[in-house]
Amino acid sequence: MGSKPGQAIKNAVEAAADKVVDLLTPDVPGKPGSATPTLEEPTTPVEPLPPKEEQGSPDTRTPTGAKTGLPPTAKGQQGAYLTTAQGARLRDTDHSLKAGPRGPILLQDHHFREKITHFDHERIPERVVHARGAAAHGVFEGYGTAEGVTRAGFLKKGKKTDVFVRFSTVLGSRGSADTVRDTRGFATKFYTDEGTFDLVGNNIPVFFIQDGIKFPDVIHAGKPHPDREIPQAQSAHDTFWDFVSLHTEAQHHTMWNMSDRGIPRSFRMMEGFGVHTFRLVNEAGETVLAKFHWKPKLGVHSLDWEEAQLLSGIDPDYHRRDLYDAIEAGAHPEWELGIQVFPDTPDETFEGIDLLDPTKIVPEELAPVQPIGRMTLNRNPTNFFAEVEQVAYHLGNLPPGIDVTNDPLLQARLFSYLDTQLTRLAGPNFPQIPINRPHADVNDMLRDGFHQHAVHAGVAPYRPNSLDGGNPSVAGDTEHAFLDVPVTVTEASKVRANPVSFDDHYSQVRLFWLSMSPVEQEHIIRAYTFELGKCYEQAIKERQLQCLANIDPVLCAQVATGLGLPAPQPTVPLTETRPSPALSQVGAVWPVDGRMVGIVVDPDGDLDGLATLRETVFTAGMVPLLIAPHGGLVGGLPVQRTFATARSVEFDALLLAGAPVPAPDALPARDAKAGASTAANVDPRVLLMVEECWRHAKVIGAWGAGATVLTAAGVAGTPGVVGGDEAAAVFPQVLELMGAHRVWERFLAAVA
Ligand code: HDE
Repeated sequence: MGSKPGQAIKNAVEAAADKVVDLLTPDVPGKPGSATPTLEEPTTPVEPLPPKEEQGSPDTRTPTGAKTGLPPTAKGQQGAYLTTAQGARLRDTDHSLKAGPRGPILLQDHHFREKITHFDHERIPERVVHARGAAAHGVFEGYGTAEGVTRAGFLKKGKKTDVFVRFSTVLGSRGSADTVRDTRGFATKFYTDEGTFDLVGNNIPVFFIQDGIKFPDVIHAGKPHPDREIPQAQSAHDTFWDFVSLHTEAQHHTMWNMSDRGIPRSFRMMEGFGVHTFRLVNEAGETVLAKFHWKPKLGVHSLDWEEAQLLSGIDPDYHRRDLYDAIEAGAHPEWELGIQVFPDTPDETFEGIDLLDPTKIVPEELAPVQPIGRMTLNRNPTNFFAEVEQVAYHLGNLPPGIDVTNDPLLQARLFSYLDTQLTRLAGPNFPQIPINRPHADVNDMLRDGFHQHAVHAGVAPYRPNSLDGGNPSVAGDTEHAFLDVPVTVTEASKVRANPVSFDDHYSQVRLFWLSMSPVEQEHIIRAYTFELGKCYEQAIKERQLQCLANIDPVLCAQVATGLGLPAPQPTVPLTETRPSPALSQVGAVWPVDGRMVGIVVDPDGDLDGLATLRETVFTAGMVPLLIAPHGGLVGGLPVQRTFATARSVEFDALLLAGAPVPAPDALPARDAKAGASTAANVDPRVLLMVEECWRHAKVIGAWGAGATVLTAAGVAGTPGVVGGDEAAAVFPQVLELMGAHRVWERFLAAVA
């Protein structure tokens, strides 16, 4: 039907699309499907397309753990034709069956009813905490270094085990933004051949509460207020600060949240912690106490707070996009798993630190983290719901060689994680959902229930039996059975009480504060000032200031100034403490894999060397994104962002390959960003990008005409701003500076 001009546009778009696609496909991650779409709707029946190359899905196991040998695609849709859920082919899914074209829908329309009924039930309850998350498949390889302390087979030298890791925020709903200030979950499912091991940790090594019975309290305080249901996914509100200032054992975790750890740059750049102390058992039955740590190969890095806030609007999926894009681009994130090991003494303390108190760390300087294996995430999920939403972690999923301790927070979690799935995943058979299926033989005598996928044979799901030949037998030590370590429980009265050692709520918060570099301390001050500044009630602000006074007078005075309140005197003696340099994120050099580099280009400027620069950025393991006044091609290269769609916060570094004059759409009425600055004959959106990158302490590089933008923005010659004649000279310097993550020396710290 298309009119002539319509057809012409269509042809032009088609031609341009072909060119752009050819250039884009191999390089820039984010391609939505495994095939490039045609402009016309496809009409020839084809079999389902394969998943994208970098995607993986759960191993094809039976509900009882046996390998099926089937390809992963066997789990998805089959055949070229649309069918009902029962496999009958359908002729039409766009029109309901009606009594005439203008008549009512007939009740007999079984396809309509099936389609709508299923749609009505597509959602399941989101997780009560950690609802927002992203995950990836990968592999873990043991170093063998833990063999002396644990019999766990997956830690043996060279042993490879499949893993599925889900990262999450805690407070927000499923659709909330990624970059909010919050703790991050770091949950790893190891599909070991001795049974699944779940290490369900966080990116912060301590927790708000010492006893799990208080979990509903801390979560109710952190979640949105129950009357107005605001604010979403953040702690900057009265109920959170009311709770943590009254319940002072929360102060340590709160300080970590107020530090840069609360706003990670990427899931790939977070440490992970098991938090609790675990008990490891070796082949000889000997035990040690241990804490688990994940150390990211890329180092621990964070966003700037303003950057995090802007990102919440500009790219609320920032962290999941970063993870998926990095894996797609081949920048596979890696962590080393390590343990701190302590003697299993009756008092369960180490150097005076109570190992059962989850509000305490053991500084790495006192007990070094010993590497025991390496994890690489190398495949994205194929289907978010089937894998990421339905994965169910549980602290009680333990292989032989790893046991629990009496940490009262850990003990409560042993109950909660199974219980919550009964509602969330609708019944007791959730371990049979593909992503949760073990990679070990399962013979559990658990039977029936909603959504039973196994077809159990036999007549005797009980023990002892003779009718099924006595199957299943219990395993002894030689068959590698799980061992509940027979720990002595000292005779005591039943009480609702904590050990006295749990009463110290401040010494380690002070330790953390004093371990920070000046710039990190500044960030902590501004976070407390911001969060408390968002509270309504003066009493709550004053009460939290009292807590800060008990941590450090400088911190308290600075925050008090920002709040316009007097700084109180401490009510407990300030402890003498030795700082732990391992807690600081600043001061080393790390790989830059998967970082985003924005390159501003001027279509009318000198485009020589642009293609080479783009290749150089790729070769350095990063992703170059061309930013131009308009989409399409510039200098024969595809444009990924226009001045209208780009914002500085998407990039880790900014390169200026030109000085583009204001584009036709640089009108405040069309793009408010264009109102930013009119200082020079440069597109104001470019100046805004430079200004923002500068104040977020990012590296900026420019050459040729691009160097004039640095002068126009007033940043030329400042730390971390590299100017030069050509890209070949500028980029290596930019790359080197990026290794430090930010240009920390750009700002002076008042607390230095
Ligand atoms: Fe969790 N936690 N938690 N938690 N937690 C859940 O389990 C709970 C705690 C953590 O990606 C829930 O399946 C209690 C500490 C992560 O699916 C729930 C207590 C740590 C995840 C639950 C804690 C965590 C959860 C919600 C106090 C760090 C996300 C849905 C005793 C060591 C896992 C679910 C994923 C999820 C309960 C404390 C980490 C309700 C009762 C401490 C990473 O069962």
